[in-house]
Amino acid sequence: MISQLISHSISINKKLFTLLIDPDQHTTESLTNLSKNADESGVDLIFVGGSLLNNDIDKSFELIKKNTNIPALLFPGSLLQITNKADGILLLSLISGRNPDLLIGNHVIASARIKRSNLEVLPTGYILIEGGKSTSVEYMSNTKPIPAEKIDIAVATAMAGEMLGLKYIYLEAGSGAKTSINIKIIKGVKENISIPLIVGGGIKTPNDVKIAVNAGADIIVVGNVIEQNPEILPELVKACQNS
Ligand code: 1GP
Repeated sequence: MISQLISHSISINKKLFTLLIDPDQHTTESLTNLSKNADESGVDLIFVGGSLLNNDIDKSFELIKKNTNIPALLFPGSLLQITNKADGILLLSLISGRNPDLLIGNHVIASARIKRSNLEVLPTGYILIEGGKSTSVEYMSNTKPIPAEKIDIAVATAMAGEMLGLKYIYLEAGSGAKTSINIKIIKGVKENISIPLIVGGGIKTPNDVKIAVNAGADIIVVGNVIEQNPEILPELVKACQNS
């Protein structure tokens, strides 16, 4: 179970490094190479998803699973991105936004299919924070991110998510964000929730990883910079392990 892996890691104070893969950015060859690179670099988790979906998600999971034993979860950008080839699904409720489809509507539509799939479900409060530029998630979700300086609103949103029974909080600056999540927000949220904290968006360097981990992130998510420069992956994983 992925939830057990996460809670065990937290109990021994081990931070988890997650590679985010957008299948649309890959050919068979590049996805094979990236999966092998993830395996060799010591990546803990893989999230798979994107704003659009042109490539076959089943095939992407098959390729990932063939080349690595790392647990791979769906990080769905839409209802189309559900497959039982994954090990689990981050069932995201976009609690920073006020778009009812992304708070509950899509979940109602997908619930029977998710149940039939037997996927492990990780109920996640997804909180979008301004990251210095407009991002795909902001446009596609038709929601406004929480302003980066509104720490109190971000903290209250995360607390409300936990009170509603969500099991994970994901602070998201958006893929390719100019600035990653403000450490004051990470610290403030961490101090006020007791569920695992996932942080991603705009993390580009080993130092960015260290800053997020030291501020309180339990799970770091990195995607964009690895698409651009796959060689950086081992260094980023090491920074997460050694923080
Ligand atoms: C986006 O948090 C993830 O959903 C990762 O963001 O692609 O900027 O690393 P980047």
